[in-house]
Amino acid sequence: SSATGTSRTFSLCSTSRHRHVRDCQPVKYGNITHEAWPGDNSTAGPVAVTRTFVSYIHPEGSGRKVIYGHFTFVRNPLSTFSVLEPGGAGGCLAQRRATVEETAKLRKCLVAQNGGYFNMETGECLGNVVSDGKLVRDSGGLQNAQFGIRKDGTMVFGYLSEEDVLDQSNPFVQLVSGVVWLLRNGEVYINQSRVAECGDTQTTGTFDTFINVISARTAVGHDRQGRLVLVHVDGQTESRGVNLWEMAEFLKQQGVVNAINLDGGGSATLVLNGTLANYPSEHCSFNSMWRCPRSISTVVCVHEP
Ligand code: M6P
Repeated sequence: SSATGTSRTFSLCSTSRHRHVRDCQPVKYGNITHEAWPGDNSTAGPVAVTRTFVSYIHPEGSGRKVIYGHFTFVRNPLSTFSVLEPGGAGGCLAQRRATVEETAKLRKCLVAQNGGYFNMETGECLGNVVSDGKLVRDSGGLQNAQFGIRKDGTMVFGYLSEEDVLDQSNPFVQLVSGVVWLLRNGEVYINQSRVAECGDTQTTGTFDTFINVISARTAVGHDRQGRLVLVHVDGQTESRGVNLWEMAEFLKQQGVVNAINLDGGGSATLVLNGTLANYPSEHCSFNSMWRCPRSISTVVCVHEP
């Protein structure tokens, strides 16, 4: 999503003709490129630490700008992290949409952010979804950036064939799809993502517009200790926030090793202990003076083990 106003899901059909059709062709079989990292397995200390930043960054060709958001560092993600369906189990099948607050309450999330992309008209969950060991949705091998945790606690970032998603030898217990693999092994991976991924999963505009526009953004990544890192940056499409180059560079400077970009724009939401904790770009329907959290699809949730 990260769509503005009326959806442009279908207008993208005209631009996709000018790209390599290959971009959105699913990969059914085989081992495609991804990174695996052992998840932290510590049992001491708080499950998650959320830190607030107000930072100056230096956009290309201009002075400096201020960006606002939060990082959440999560220990032992195998037992403290879940991908949640909107409004509880069965939410993807029902094409339900719910606020992050609503979904987070059901699973008693300490920290929750919006997760995967969804169809803004129909509410359909997009990409792969595995929630607490249950395969909810299989994208059929459509190529977008993935984040998953396997049964043995290994975190996986990058690209997966359908066969990889369904493999039962060390199955995914959590899995969510984003658009653009921001950082691979500490290096910006956006140019490679442009070639490898299906840009039509997002509806902000062309794939390049989506990458280059400033907006609210969310991401999931990990640090060198194997802690999971949830990030959001506040913004509004075309006026505030960061483009994906700035997002990737900022995460890199903070020591994030691998990260994928999750849904952003009006969908970008952070909920701490049940309470909205960011400045959403979405205007409230009853009065545009106020900002309201959007009803979105899947959620990334941090909870007690
Ligand atoms: C839609 C509307 C607006 C909202 C915007 C936010 O256009 O719901 O009220 O401000 O989405 O999304 P974005 O930041 O992507 O423009």
